[in-house]
Amino acid sequence: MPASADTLYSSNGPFGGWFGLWGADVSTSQSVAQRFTCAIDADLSTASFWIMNNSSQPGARITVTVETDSGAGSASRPSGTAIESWTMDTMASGWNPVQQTVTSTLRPQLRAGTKYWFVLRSEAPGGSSPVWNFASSGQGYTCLTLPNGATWQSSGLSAGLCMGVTGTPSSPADLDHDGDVDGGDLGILLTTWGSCAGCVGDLNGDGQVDGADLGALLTAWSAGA
Ligand SMILES: [Ca+2]
Ligand SMILES: [Ca+2]
Repeated sequence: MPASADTLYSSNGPFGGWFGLWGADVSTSQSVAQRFTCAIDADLSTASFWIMNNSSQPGARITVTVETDSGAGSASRPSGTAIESWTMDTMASGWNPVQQTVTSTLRPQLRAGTKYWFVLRSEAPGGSSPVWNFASSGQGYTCLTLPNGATWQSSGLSAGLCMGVTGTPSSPADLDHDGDVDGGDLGILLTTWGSCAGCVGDLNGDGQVDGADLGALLTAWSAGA
């Protein structure tokens, strides 16, 4: 059985100023993304978001994707390649934030130190759109100014958005991502034996799948993930 879920990323709660809570509209004119990294290799379990609503009517549909990062430094932005996606309907009425959670079924492995993004999109017009709450501290985010095909722009803000991510610790030797290290993983390693830069069986990243990687896999054997 997989270990219980750990917190991989957690922002502070919804943040407001003297005129009320702050948030970023998720609408036909703006999609919104928040970046995160994990300290450990982990299989994604859940992600949660604090969402309020420009409308008094709940129900606006939000599409959520978790995406890889497209580049380094100022080029860091969502790649457009979704690792997993969900839809959720806005639960809030007006500017009363509700924490909404999506649960992973694909359980993609998130690698330690690697940048990922959660992206929220909706087809609601701005005046009645969902609003993703700012947190009182956090990492920067980027927003999209047009719904499809436009370039992500850095928000230039140091504030982050309200988001939590959980997952179960996983081993790099769990090559088939089923939560343990066993013969299935050994089989994958053996099929990539030899010179194999970048392949999954190269556990120590030296460009070869060889006895060192086999030893690492055997060390992790049955330890679970
Ligand atoms: Ca496995
Ligand atoms: Ca190796």
